[in-house]
Amino acid sequence: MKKILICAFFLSVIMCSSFGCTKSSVSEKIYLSECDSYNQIQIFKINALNDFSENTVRYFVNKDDKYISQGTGSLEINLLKPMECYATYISSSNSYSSLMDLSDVYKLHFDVFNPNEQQLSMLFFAKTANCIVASEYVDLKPGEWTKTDSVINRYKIKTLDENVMYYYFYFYNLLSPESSFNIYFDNFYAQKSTSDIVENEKQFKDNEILDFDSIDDLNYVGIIDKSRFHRLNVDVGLNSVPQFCKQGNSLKLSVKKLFNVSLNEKLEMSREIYGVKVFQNITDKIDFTKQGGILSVDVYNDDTAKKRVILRISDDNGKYQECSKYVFGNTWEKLEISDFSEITLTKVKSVELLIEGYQAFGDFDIYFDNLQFGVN
Ligand SMILES: [Ca+2]
Ligand SMILES: [Ca+2]
Repeated sequence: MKKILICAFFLSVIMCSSFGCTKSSVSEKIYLSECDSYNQIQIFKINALNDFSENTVRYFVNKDDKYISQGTGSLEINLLKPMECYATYISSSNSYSSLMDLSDVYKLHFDVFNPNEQQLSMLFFAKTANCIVASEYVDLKPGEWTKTDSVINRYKIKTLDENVMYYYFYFYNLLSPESSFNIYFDNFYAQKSTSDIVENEKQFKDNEILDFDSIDDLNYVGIIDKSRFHRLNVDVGLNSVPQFCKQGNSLKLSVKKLFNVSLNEKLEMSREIYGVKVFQNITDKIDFTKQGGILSVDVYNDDTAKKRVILRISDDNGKYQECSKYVFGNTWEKLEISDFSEITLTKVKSVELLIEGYQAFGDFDIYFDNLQFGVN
């Protein structure tokens, strides 16, 4: 046995010297929660949605091996009544939460067990003060562990230079006829990397802020979801279907409904706003003080219902100017801002592309192209 170990040691030394075991390949696992003890589950907060309270939700440390995927315990969320949606979250204001800085993290991982008879779904996201930097939407099959990796773009996190304020876990379709309903959660960790971040300096075309032609352009935008209840899942991607592009490729914003809503909820949703924000390291490269400058973007609404779409520019003082238009179904519109009198153009903080929740009751896609600042 000793000989084998010695051989293995020398083999690894040889492998390292021939393939280069440098610091760049080191990856470190850091637990946000192992969920093994009472202290470790204290980071999870009971969300105050609707009438959820300690009378309807209880958290335990589970010690039954069947519902443990790592270590000696897991978080048992015990719901005492059926509901469409339940959320738990970890907040930066909580002294137990040590990992709100994702600057070296490239992946978050967690396991969820659904012991119920019906399939559930789950939305996970990590949110900074301004936008969502990691999100996953997964189905939770009955009687199974669902092991989720949420890969984070390290360059994006570095670009944003903000810490996470919340990790949210929303569970949907909790409509069991049983009086009590459980979900188990375990093994929540971050995978850190010490390798260097590869930075490709973006080459700008004339007047371009982002033309959404390259997949790398997605590194410079974060998702905005100013909703309380997260009835919709918002995701962004690069689109290359020509019908939905003005030039080259375009940005696709997908909005997916997570559960049916009542009329009252529809009214609440009409005040919610979704979209994307362009990070400041891009807007910092634009000279917005040019006389006669016009900020513009092309929008395509791939739905039958009209949508109110907003182009907004904000400064460091929280002042903003915007252009909003109703974009009818299957139609292109151009949004333009030429009056910047209300904001300080030397201190532009962000440019945002937003959709109002009004009439956003189904699944639909919106496309943005040619985000520009130019002089006619
Ligand atoms: Ca555990
Ligand atoms: Ca384009």
